[in-house]
Amino acid sequence: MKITDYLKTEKLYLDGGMGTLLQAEGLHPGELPERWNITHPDVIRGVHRAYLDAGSNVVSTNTFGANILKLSIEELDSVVCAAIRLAREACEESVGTQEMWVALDIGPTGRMLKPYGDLDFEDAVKVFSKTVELGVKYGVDLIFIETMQDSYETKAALLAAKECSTLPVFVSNAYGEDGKLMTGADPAAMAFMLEGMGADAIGANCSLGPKALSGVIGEYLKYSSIPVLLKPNAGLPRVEGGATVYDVSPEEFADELSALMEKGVRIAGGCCGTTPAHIAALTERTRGITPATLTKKDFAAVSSYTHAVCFADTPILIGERINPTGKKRFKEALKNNDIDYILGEGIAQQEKGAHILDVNVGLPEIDEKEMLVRAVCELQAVTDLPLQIDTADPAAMEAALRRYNGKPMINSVSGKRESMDSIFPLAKKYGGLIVALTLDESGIPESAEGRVLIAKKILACAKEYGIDKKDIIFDPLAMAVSADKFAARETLASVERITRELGCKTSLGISNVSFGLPSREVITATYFALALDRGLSAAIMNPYSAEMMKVYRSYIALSGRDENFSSYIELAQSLPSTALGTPTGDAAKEPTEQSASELQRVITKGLKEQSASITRSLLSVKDPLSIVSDEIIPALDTVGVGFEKKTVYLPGLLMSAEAAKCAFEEIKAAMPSGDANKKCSVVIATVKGDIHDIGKNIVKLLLENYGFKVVDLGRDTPPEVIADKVVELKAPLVGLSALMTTTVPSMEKTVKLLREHAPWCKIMVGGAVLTKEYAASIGADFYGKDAMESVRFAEKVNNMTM
Ligand code: B12
Repeated sequence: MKITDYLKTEKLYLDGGMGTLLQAEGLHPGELPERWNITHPDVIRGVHRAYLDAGSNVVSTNTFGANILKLSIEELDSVVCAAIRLAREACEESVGTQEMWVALDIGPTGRMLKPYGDLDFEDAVKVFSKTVELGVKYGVDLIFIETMQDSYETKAALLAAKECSTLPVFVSNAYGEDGKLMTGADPAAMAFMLEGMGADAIGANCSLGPKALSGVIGEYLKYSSIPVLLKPNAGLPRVEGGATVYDVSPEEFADELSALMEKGVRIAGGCCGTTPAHIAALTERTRGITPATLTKKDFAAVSSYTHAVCFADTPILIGERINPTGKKRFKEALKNNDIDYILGEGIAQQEKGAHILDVNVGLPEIDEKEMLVRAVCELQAVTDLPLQIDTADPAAMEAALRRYNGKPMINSVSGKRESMDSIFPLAKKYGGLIVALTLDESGIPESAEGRVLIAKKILACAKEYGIDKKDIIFDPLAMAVSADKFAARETLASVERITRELGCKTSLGISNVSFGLPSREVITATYFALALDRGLSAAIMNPYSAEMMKVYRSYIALSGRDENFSSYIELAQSLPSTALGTPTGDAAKEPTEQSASELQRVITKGLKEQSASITRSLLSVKDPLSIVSDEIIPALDTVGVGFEKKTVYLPGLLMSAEAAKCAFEEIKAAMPSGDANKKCSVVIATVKGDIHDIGKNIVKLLLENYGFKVVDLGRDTPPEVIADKVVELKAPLVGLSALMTTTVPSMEKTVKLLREHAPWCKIMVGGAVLTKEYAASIGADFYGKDAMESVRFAEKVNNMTM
């Protein structure tokens, strides 16, 4: 029986932990467990069999880390082949009488994807594709993508599974205690993206015990229409006497999971720390539970790499500013490849209150596909708003949909057959909420009646492509009233009828209505109010327009959606400045205190080019070191605090670091270089395990400036490399930097090694987490709280040696 058919009426049991059992059998730390398929086949087959005997329906092959980044293609082939054979043999040998399937297990690549790592998205797809192809070749029943901590990598894996097989795919993510993935996604964002891309079951595994994951699972059950799976750890692991221990007993595990199966979890198993005893207790304890019927959820939703936006009760604002139409400055930016201008527009619209950003970069003179992909990739590194991808070129649309990290809005399809035939397959493959324009080969019907008919035609065609009604949002087209005095009336009637008669959501590009009229904002805002009152779900609009925001917030208040009028009062308080209506960072400014705070802003927002240009102008009024201490460091501190509070995620942190580096490069270029032959050598490095090097680079810059010969060993530097270099140069001074509590022990190790091999060498240490006391406790000679202190100490050492 096909597993997807079985799941329609039954609940399904997965297996439990593999790694912990293999360690008990003698697997060494650092050894690839997947090689045991070849070297210890009896052990692997035995583990599978134990789970099947305990009642599992599905065993996952021992291929979690089997990929071409870790194994040669030949070895990968034999590892996957053996893995599947062993799982199949276990099914034949098992005493169990339940239905059984073999899943190809796929875990993360072990590398981070760009922009916060070095693995390109398409390369990640290729890595997963290779493993999937072998799974298909050796005959698995389904694919199980699990323990994914990053939404982008999850998307790459699911895309590979879909492109290289027709097998059912289950996708499971590993959530932290904050209920989010490591790179920031919440369960709703993952549910919408994965279901949109056609996963057959979704949910969570690893990281925590069943109870701690109940909040995450509740969200999955709320938002998804497909079966939800849960494969938790036997509790949060802790280390005891050097060994990893899990506290949740089989009985407790079964109790906690059974409560969640009662609530609707349909697929259950165990992850780290669980054993056949946990699975036996689980199947025993939950046998009597009748699986809840799957209910179709009708959320019209999109998502970004952090969160989802649902088109439900509150109307959604879609920022229209990333679009060259009628904007000279924007066209210039596109022609000059000025991506920072586009990113600035994205950030400013978010600050003004947009919920989603429309992205249109179509211009005849440029390669639209290339620019659209670039804009989408870079925008999602500086803003966490979902994007509406807006292009008439299906090839550009597909390229952007591939690279989008979430469930996007697709702008747009029309009732023309050609349009539907080119866009619907893309929406089906990549997922997305499609904006459907009510026009077809005969043009735009004048009447609301005609537009509703086209909407019905679009829905019927979407159905043929397997696209659900909830994934279509209609744009009944705001036409210029100056050309047709009934244009607004018919469009407003269409909004109402589509909402009421078809039960669909609507969106309008509001500004068109006033085309050709004076004081456009007045009539546009009034039209917006009327449309909202007729049930409009979303508007593509200008978030910088004070008039539009006034209408929006007033409407929210008047329609009873504004608790204590807080949103309206916030608007009222901001009115004098909002009324200026211009985006920040747009006009060229004099280098003043204003630009100084502007530098902090662009660094926190991760805008590289603006960071460099503002620094350049600031250098004419401020000394370089004050720019570092008054602007760059406070900006990075702000981002660091955000990171700690989980308001900023890794991509944001990384973009800010890049922007700080650009500022720093300008500062370096502006500082006179010292005479490097005058003073002694200083070896500097960030210690092993730590890749933070901005502070260390500042130390280097200053030391060089004061005439020291600096040998920079870079970051993540092993103690031996540092000691060898000091010995080789007979250097009298070394500077070590560490920024994380987890890497200070490696600083201590380095100090010890230096004391052994280079007892003459003075050691200075620094970095945000260090203190004077700690520095003394690990035997360093000096702690420098900033780069200037490193120079003072170096001067002392120099005077002693010269
Ligand atoms: C930028 C940044 C990054 C960038 C680094 C880019 C780069 N090329 O350096 C990126 C995005 C890559 C990054 C990654 C990570 N980061 Co980070 N990062 C930061 C951030 C925001 C700023 C650090 C910085 O550059 N500050 C500015 C410089 C100028 O300050 P500084 O280094 O302290 O240097 C000054 C002095 O200390 C001194 N000094 C420095 N070195 C030396 C050496 C000597 C000899 C002397 C005398 C003086 C001296 O002089 C300098 C100038 O005056 C901090 C938060 C913060 N406010 O510190 C987090 C922070 C350090 N990161 C953190 C974390 C957790 C991480 C990650 C683990 C995140 C993750 N989940 O993957 C990874 C780490 C990967 C790794 N293995 O190292 C945590 C560390 C928590 C902790 N206490 O252990 C912090 C504190 C953020 C937080 N609040 O949670 N990060």
